[in-house]
Amino acid sequence: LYTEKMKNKMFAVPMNLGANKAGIEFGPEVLEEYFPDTFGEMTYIDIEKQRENFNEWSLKYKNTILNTCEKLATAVNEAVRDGYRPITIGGDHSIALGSISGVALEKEVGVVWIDAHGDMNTDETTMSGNIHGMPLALLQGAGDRDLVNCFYEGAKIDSKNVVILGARDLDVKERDVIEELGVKVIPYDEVVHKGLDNVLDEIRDYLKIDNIHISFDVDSVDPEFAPGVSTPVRNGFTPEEMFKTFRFLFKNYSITSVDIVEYNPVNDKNEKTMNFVNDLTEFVLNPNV
Ligand code: B3U
Ligand code: MN
Ligand code: MN
Repeated sequence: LYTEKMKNKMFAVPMNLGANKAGIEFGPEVLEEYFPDTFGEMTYIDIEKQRENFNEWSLKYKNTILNTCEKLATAVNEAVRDGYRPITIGGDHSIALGSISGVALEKEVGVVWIDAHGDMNTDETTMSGNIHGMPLALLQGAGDRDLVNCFYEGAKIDSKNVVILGARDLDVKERDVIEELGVKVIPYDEVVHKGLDNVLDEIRDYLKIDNIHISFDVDSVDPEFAPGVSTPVRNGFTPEEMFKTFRFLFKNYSITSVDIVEYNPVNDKNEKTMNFVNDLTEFVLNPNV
């Protein structure tokens, strides 16, 4: 086990403005109600509504998202300095701007971004204006200046230390941003063709950095197993593949921090997604690899 046993500290961010869809904000409280042993000690970051410029359609709810991410970054940063591994439960994926900024001030981290999407849009390429489609670009310094400068000025991660795993819904112009920054993308198709074991070995050869932050979007998993997300995309990982991926990452890297985002209880069926998110979180809290 490469990752040392670390104390965990959990944060809950009931944010839905980055997805501009209702339901995701209930994720943390539903998890806490059903699984108090796993989620009973989360520190909630509350969402203080800021005044917004609604003419800026390409950056919906920018001010509230930025304010929340700065608060999350401050809390996460303190946890890292105190020797904890921060685990952030969303909420939509925009909050990764905060969690990763908080970690990155203390440690140089690479990022494994597990997602059906790339989240590599900027305000110039987005077709939705939803900020949850942008955090990975922002963290590399691409996009809106105010958001890029969240918590501290400039880029938080180096593009060569980033892998997007499981993508199967990238926007056309988003692909240009990915190419310009030189981010490695392993689409889910490639996982199917090469086999997960080979793809994981490839990641280990590619990511030459010890510290890794895992940003896990629940929509990376096949909606057959995890329908409770805001933007389902067909195909995707099985739960077993995701456990294998997490086990691999915890075994081969020092996992500094983890996000688990985009769980939407309103869209769930038979509590499948809720149970999966609980099982995965239990692994993260106690990674017996
Ligand atoms: N790429 C699209 C869709 C999307 C991104 N992330 C999610 N959906 N969850 C966008 O809006 O930027
Ligand atoms: Mn995402
Ligand atoms: Mn996604």
